[in-house]
Order: sequence, then C-alpha cells, then structure tokens
Amino acid sequence: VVKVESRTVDPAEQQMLKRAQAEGIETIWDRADKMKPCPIGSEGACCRICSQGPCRVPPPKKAKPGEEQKKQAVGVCGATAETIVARNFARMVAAGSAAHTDHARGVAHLFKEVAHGRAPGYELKDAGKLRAIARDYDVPLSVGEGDDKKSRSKEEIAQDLAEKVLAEFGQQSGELVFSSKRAPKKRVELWRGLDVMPRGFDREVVEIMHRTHMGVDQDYKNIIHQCTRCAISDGWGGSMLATELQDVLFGTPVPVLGDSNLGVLKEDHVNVIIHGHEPLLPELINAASQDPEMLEYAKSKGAKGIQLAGICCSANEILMRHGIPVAANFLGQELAIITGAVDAMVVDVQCQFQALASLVKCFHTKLITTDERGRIEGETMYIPFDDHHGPEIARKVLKEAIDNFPNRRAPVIIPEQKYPCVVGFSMETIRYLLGGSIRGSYYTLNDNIIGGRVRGIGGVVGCNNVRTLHDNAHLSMVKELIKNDVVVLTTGCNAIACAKEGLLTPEAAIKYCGAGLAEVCETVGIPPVLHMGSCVDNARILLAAAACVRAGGLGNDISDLPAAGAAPEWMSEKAISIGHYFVSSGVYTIFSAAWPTTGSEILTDYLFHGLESELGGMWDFELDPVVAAQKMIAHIDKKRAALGIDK
Ligand code: NFS
Ligand code: SF4
Repeated sequence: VVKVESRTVDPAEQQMLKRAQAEGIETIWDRADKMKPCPIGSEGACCRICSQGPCRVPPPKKAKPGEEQKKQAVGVCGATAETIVARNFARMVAAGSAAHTDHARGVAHLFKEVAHGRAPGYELKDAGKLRAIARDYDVPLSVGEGDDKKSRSKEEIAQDLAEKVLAEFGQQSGELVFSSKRAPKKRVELWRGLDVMPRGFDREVVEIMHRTHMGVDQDYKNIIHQCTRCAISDGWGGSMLATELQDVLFGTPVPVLGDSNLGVLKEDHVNVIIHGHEPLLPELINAASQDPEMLEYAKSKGAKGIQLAGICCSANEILMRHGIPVAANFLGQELAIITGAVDAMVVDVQCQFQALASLVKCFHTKLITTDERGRIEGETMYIPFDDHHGPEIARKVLKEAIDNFPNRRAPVIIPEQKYPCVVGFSMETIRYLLGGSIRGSYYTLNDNIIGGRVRGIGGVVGCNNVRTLHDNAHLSMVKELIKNDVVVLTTGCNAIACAKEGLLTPEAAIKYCGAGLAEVCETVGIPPVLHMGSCVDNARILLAAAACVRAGGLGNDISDLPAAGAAPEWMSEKAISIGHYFVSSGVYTIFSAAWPTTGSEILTDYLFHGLESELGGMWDFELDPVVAAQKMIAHIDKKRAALGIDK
C-alpha cells in the first residue's frame, strides 16, 4: 500500500485517500502510478500533426570524449526539433487562450442579455466598473450637450458596450481595447514595435492552429512570436474581459471571510459541490440556496439546510464574492466525493476529471453537467444552463441535490480540517488598502517596496499536478517568499492550497513573514498572501502590476518592477498561456513540476534567455520549489538594484 503522505500534504485529503485504499476505490494517484508518461512526448519532441509520423526527434546522447557528436534527428518532412517543440508549445498556448477567451465569450453573451433585460436573476451590479470599461471602449456615458446633457442609463451603456465587446472576438485587424489601453504606455509601444499587438480573440488562436499545421511556420522564433500575440490576447484580452464583466454582473470582490478544506461539508446538510470555472450558474445556485422555499424543501427531506462548497476556480469565484467555503483544489475533486457526503457535484467546464462519472457510482452523488461544451460520458444528469432561464435552472439543480439527500448509503466520513481565510483582494481593494489616501493609487505599496519593508511582489498561481506531492510545492514556495518579505498575490489552485494552510489570514504574517512584510501586514491588517481570485483573475495581477507602474517610483514598465511569477504545480494548457502572457508583459516567470520544451535546447534557451532582450520577461524552470522561490528573489533583487533601491 502506498503511503498517503507521499501523495498529498493535506491531512484531510490523506484521510480520504486512506478510505479510498481501504475500500478499493481508485483515484487519480492510482491511475498515475499505472501510467508511465512517454519520455519523448514529455520533452515535446514528438510530432503527430500529419500521418507520415508520428516523428520522434529526441535529443541525441552526449558524445563520449573522442566520439563525434550525433546530430539531433529531424522529422520525415525535415522539421527540426526546434520547430516540432515550438509547435507543441504553441498549441498549448492556443488551447489555454481559447479556454479563457471562450469563458469570456459566455460572460459577454450573458452581459448583453442582462443589458437588454432578457436574463432574469441577473443585474448590472457594479455601475462604477461598467462606466470605467465603457470609457475604455469609447461608449458614451451621456447624451446631449450643455444644459441638455443627460447621463445614459446603465442599461443603455451596457447595450452599446456589449456590441463592442462581442465584436472583438471576430475582429480581424486593429488592436484589442484592453491590450492597448490598460497596459503601461511603454509596454504598448514595445508590443507595437515587435508587431505583437493582438488583433482579435479568435483570430490569434486560429492563426496558431494554422501556423502549426503541417508545413507552414517552420521558424521557431516566428512561432513563438505568434504565441506572444495570442497570449497577450488572453491576459490583456479574454481573461481580463471575463474578470471585468463578471465584476459588473456579480460585483467587484471586497475582503470577505471564508472557510476552506473538506471540513466545510456538513453531515446533516444537503451538500452541493460547485466545480468548474464559470460563475454564471453558480451565482444563481447560491441565490436559490437562500430561498426559504428551497430551505423548507430541504428540511422536508430531513436535512437541516443547504451547504454549498466549491472546487477549482468556480470555488474561487463564489468564495471571494459570497464567502462560500472552498472544499478542495484540483486534486481534491475525487476526495470530496469519497466523503460520501456530497449530494450533487455540479460541473461546467475545465479541469473536471472524466473519472468523476465512474466514481460517483460508488456513492450516491449525482454528477450534474450544466454546459453543452462540457458533457461527461456516464454523467448522472445533464441540466444545460442558458441565459434566459437561469433561476429556474438553478432551482432545478438544487432540487436534484435535495432529492438525493435521503439516498446517502456509504457511511459519511467528513474530515474535521477547516481553516478560515480572508479573500477578495481585487486590484481595486488592494488600491484601497495599500493606496495613499492622497494619491489614491498604489503609492503606499510602492513606497513600502522602495523603503525595503516589502522586497518585491510574487505572483504564485496555477494548478495541482499529480506527478508532484500535492500542494507541497505551492506551500514551500509561498512560505519561502513571504519569509523573505515578498508579498504574494495568488489565484487558482495555489490560492486554495494557501487557504487550506491558513496562509490567507492576517495572523499568518507573524508566523511566516520576514520582519518588514510582517510589519506592513500588521499595520494594514492584511494577510501576506493576497487571494485575487480564479485563473481568469490573473488579469487582476496584470492590472495591479500596471497600477504599480502608474503610481510611480518603480520604473516605467512592468519589466522594471521587482516582481516575479510562478506556477509551481502547473499541469494545464491554460497555465502555459498564462505563463506566456506574464513573460510577454515583462515578468520573470518560473514553473516547476515539468517543462514541455526540453526536447529542444535551442528553443528552451530562447524562451529562458532570448526573450528577455525582446520582452523584458522570460521563462524559467526549476523542479525544487524553494530553489525556484530563491531564483524569484534573485530576480527581484536584480530589479531593485537596477532601480537603485538596493539595500
Ligand atoms: Ni487554473 Fe482553475 Fe486549478 Fe489549474 Fe484548473 S482549476 S483555471 S487550470 S487546475 S489552477
Ligand atoms: Fe513528421 Fe513532419 Fe508530419 Fe510532423 S509534420 S509528423 S515532423 S512528417
């Protein structure tokens, strides 16, 4: 029997893994043990884009002294390792960007329907943010002149804005609005000079697919060039749009207290897990769960109430807007079901194991898919969401969960671990908390960085990866950073790992931080690790970085900031797109767990070193998360020295 401690550092999840072992239930760790990854594929050195292959071009063995060094093989068509590896990397960027942008598309469609009053259950909650976005998109906020000047209603503004936003998906030329207006001036000029300003969301993804088709772009630098344009269209486009429009519809997050880990489930309540990425339906499920009629219905089935809990990025969305507890991150999705306490798991898109469908058959749990793009063979039920019948659909989903409460069969075992967390640090909240009252900007944060109390900023984000000890890299890296006075901005599954460890509380500052950062956290009353949301909310980190630049004192571009980014347990294609837009924005970005381009030394060297002279940011890879953190700190110190604030 495998020791559960070798699989996850989380004691609640270890308990569930023990149960799985005892009852012969298979989890992702068991499947990973059985599945040996293909070494050539993991280096990216395998091409299967045409039927003359697959062609394998692994790096040749190093020649022994006196022997002639063998050349690296090329594909049947002559494609070099550089081309093949770059193509594979590019397709990851395309898929990741497509996921974020297609998420934005759904939000934009809903936004339009809300603006026209055709989407019951929703409203335009944040009028201030609506106007700010409208200004960027040149949508007039008023009509008439002089004495006749009249402000336009929220709905009128939103209707115009929706058209402009939706047009950007199919836009063929020109520039995306956020990319050109929200990035620092110097960055935009750099991008224009390099000809990497994105033209339209869909176009950039399609172009990667075309260029990486057999026999098209066979110059690795040119392939990466298009990766840069596509990644910018994600970070400073699709992801940012998803985040901003969600804020308009559901509210911009402000600090809120929540709970984390499997102990948030309640034996005597109907437990509904919200798992996936798009908060459109979860927002309404939350509203429905507070409906007295629904509560009565739950009681009629013998439950004391309804407990919602999240997994993955939907968890982050509803946690930071409503304080709904988070049960687990990516690798905990099966373990939640293994409690035997989950009456329904509601999924939409992204990061959902197909294995859930067979796992729920060992328990009473209903697996409810809700998105036409994300069906799972063997799902218990499909209740498709649509913009026009949201509240009805949310009630239907909830009713299915309640009806299932009396069907629990396996003994319910809920781990007791449950930790509080303070979340909801949107770019605006950080500005409010760490901004000077006079300047109303990020000046106080900058001032603390210049003064050295805060050494720099670390963005630590991203997935879990079953090939690494679950949550270990996240936690070791974050602790190393805050110990060295680097304030951490977090999203995604890293944020959930930190929540479960108690790092998202102001008290964590005294326990884990260096003296300088601890003092700042204590004065302001914030945790040293600031939860900024889901993975599309990495756009909030970009906006925070742009705000730091604008506040002054730390150079003129994001690449001047003492800042670094990381995804210590990444696994998804989305993570590669995110990483590449951080690099394209001028950030030193380091990944752990695995690196997908080792099949070409030349290409890897270009990503790790060559890009710096073009973009000011570059990729890096380091397996050991503490060493990776030290490399981030070294980069931060390099930037401090360049700014002359070395001490
Ligand atoms: Ni990001 Fe969110 Fe988690 Fe990774 Fe998946 S949930 S969008 S992809 S695994 S952080
Ligand atoms: Fe092989 Fe070239 Fe076809 Fe790729 S495109 S599979 S390298 S022949």
